[in-house]
Amino acid sequence: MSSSNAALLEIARTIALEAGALAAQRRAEGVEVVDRKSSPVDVVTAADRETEALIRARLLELRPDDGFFGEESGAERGTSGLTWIVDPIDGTVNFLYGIPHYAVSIAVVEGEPGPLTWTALAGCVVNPALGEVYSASTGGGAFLGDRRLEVAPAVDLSQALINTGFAYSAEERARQGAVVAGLLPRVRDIRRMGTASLDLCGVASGRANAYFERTLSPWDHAAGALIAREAGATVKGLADAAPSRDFIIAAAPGLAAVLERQLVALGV
Ligand code: LIP
Repeated sequence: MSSSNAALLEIARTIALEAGALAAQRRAEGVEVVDRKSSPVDVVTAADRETEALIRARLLELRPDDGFFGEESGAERGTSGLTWIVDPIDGTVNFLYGIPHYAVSIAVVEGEPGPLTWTALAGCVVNPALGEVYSASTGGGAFLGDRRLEVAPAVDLSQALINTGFAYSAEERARQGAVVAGLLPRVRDIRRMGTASLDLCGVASGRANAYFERTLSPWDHAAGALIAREAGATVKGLADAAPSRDFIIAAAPGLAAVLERQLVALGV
């Protein structure tokens, strides 16, 4: 692990833990919806905004020359060539309903801050409800707490437990539902857990054999994709593309190719 990546990871972890504590406190106090975005079910809570404001303020203190790209407050370029990609509360609907499966996701990337152009350097995903801290840095491995993570060995598709998720758009959900309906009889089972960053960490930790989704935002996968990759998973888009809004898949190398072929055949 390069010393600079280690230092960046420590900043990501420190701030993600602070933000996670705030989110958990706000959850306990009661959650208020303050806005809706792409559809009536794509909600923003006061805690989303407050948590992102905390993260942004702390990064300004610790890394004033870096850029910022967050779900709730947008993007601001820096001068250092590094950008922090932030989902203050990933799994917002779970958070709203009190389901203990949501996360603070913070990644730092180098280069143009888009999923097709960035190079991820470090990332941290914190599930405050379970007290679980996933982390990784490029070349430094992936961890759950202090435990090093390794993706589970590839299994036959029929034995695979697969995480996925759905868009907030009814039209896209109809398409996604048809793909899942075709996949379900071909695999062990499917889980829709509601939090992309934790779905990717699930592949890294062996809690799922694979994950795929379409229509994710950059902040949903920036940290989790690095954690899954550093655990030995293949993490990619369709064909040879990088993960993006179009498609992301994460799985052990042998399984990723088989699952991608099956999903393409189902019209993903
Ligand atoms: C969520 C993702 C999840 C997806 C949901 C939603 P949000 O992000 O983490 O994988 O299926 O539709 O996009 O909106 O909770 O930050």
